[in-house]
Formats: sequence, structure tokens, C-alpha cells
Amino acid sequence: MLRFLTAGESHGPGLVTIVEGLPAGLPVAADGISAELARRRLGYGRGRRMGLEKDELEIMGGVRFGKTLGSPVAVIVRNTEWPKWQEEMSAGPGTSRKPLQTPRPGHADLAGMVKYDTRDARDILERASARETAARTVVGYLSKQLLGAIDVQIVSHVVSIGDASISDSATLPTAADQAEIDASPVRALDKAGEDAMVAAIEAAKADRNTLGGVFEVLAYGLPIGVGSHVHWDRRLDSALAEAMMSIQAIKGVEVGDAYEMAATPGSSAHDEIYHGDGGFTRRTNRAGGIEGGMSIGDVIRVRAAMKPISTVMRPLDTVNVVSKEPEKAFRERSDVCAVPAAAIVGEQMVAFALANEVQRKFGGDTVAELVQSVIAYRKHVAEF
Ligand code: EPS
Repeated sequence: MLRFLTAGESHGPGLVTIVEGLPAGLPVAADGISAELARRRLGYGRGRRMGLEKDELEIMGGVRFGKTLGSPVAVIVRNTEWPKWQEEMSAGPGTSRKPLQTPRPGHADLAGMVKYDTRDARDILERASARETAARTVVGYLSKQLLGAIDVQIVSHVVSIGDASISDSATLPTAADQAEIDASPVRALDKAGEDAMVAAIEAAKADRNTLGGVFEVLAYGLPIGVGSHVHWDRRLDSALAEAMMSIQAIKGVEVGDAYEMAATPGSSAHDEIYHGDGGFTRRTNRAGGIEGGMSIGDVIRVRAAMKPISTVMRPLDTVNVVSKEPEKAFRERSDVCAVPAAAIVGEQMVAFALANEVQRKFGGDTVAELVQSVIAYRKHVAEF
């Protein structure tokens, strides 16, 4: 089983990630992690911090001579913004000069303040912040390395921002389109959709507003039979939904064409089965590559809906937690839209969920064992 923990506050000295359960022999390069971190900083609509933040990282354990050892992998990503925050975020004794007492609707502020008994929302927002996803990039990189060893590839793209979206007939991206998608300011492959999304972000910015949207993560090359129908917590779609919902600001997850299928009669909602030289095939993929909680050998397709960022420059109504008087929510420097970055985080989390299930099915203490096991299984599938 793969597990990971992250620690660290948005404006603290850094973020720490520990990943456990990886086989020995997985290639790891600090440059590779940095490249993933850089991808996550991109995207039209990010705030000024993304231009300033450098994501300096250090591998603290679990890797020797460029390969995992089988021991926990530990990585620190330093916040280069820390010097500006070291007084307000000091671990030493002291108090805040500017406690934040007007919780933002939509953020973790109010529930967190009540639950953890604090009158300063900073105690909550620092950890609730999506800055934490920089730490998850480390997990995503390692998970992708594991999946890459068995030729499983992950790609993501943005489907919509606000009410602007890619065309319904836009082709499904493959891993070969990754560079082109990353070069798009909103990580869309469809040019007309891209222009509309950029315009939507510009309009929101001028309006001192924020926007959410929908992104899709695709996984190619996953063999049939990953996940299981036998228990609720072994279903692949359940693991993917949990992985996606764990990302800050995600409020909905869709596997395949779930909502469209819900409105379609059974006779035309499913992916009919055929057999040819290459084995069993489907002509459609409405199910998003998963039936009965198991992969069916087709592309895995999962979408996530992100709400607009709740730090709005036109502050919303709230109440001061000390005076109980009506006030406007506090403002912080923030992003107008982070959907393109969230799509990268979606890749990382889908990669983690799939790598975990792959390890559970094929196991092994070394990458070589894992690969051998997958080769034997693929032979079984071809002969079935
Ligand atoms: C965030 C607010 C902004 C974002 C931050 C997430 O940070 P700041 O308030 O420091 O400008 O830039 O995202 C990141 C730092 C990151 O690495 O993604 C928030 O409130 O969630």
C-alpha cells in the first residue's frame, strides 16, 4: 500500500512530504520533481505569488544514486516567500499583529476557527490553502514514475472555466499532447475554447472576481482488472473520487459521462463489447474506463468541478467573530482562477490512486518484480 503525509503551512518555511510503500529501484531525479512543480505554477489567472515562488526542494531520504531504496521518501519544498512571513508565522512564542477575524464565505475559515477554538483565521487558512498541493506534486511525480515503469501514462486538460468551455467535439488528448496542453495559458487543447477561457478570466479579473471550472484527467495503458468489485473501498472509481475530492476547492467528480448516462436509457448508455484480433474491445467509452469498480482496459476518464476561489477582491458579507457585527470578509493576495493548476494536481492525485491500486494488485519490493508481474498478467489478458 502506498501512503503519504504532507506537513507545512502556506507561508511557513516549507512543505514536507513523506511517501511510503514505493518499491526499490524507481528512478528519481530532483529535476523531475522540479519540472512537475513548475507545471503546477503555470496557468493564466494565478496570483503574483506564483511568479515569485521558486519551489526549492531537497530530497531528505529514501533515494540513493537516483533510485528509491524501498524506504520512505521524504522531500522538503521550501517556501521562498518565507523571509517576508517569518514574524507572522514564527514557530517561537508571540502573537499575531493582525489577527484575521472576518471569515471568508466558502473557505475553511469559520468552521476551522470554531473547531480549533481560535479567533485568528490565519491559524486555519495557512493549512487549508492550496499551497499544500505543491507537496502533493512530489507524490504525483513518484506515482507517475511507478506507473511509467508499466507504461501507464496520465494527462490532464481543462474543460471549462466559468461559462467558457472547449467544444463538445474536441478530441480527447493523449500523453503526446502534454507539451502542447502545458503551453496553453489555460491548459486546453481546443483553440476556440482556450480563447474563450482566457477572455473569461480577463473579465473576472476586471470585475475583481474569481472563477472556477472543470478539468479532466485521463489515464492510458492501465490493464483490465485494476480495482475490485468485492468491497466498497477497493473500487477504483471510489478511490479516484476520493483522490479528486481531496483537492482544495473541488466540489464534484464525474467518472466518464456519468451525468449524461443518468439521463440516457440503459439500451444506449453502456459500452457494448466486441472481440477481434486485439481481444475484447469497445466502440465507446461512456463508463470512463471503469465497470464494477475495475478498470476495463480502456482510457480512464475522470472530471472534477472546482468552485471559484473564495478569496474575492469584492469581499462577501460575513460577521466579525469577536464583535459579532456584520462586516466584509478579509482580503488576501490570491488567484483569479486556479483551474489550470488544479488540473495538474488532479494528475498527481489520480496518479497516486492508480499507483496505489497497481501496487496492491501487482506488488513487489522492487520495480523489477512489479514489471515482471505486470508482464505475466498482460500475457494472461491476451490469452483470455
Ligand atoms: C492561495 C493563495 C495564494 C496562492 C496560493 C494559494 O497565495 P498567497 O496568498 O501567498 O498569494 O498563490 O497558491 C500557492 C502558493 C501555490 O503554490 O499554489 C490560497 O489561499 O489557497
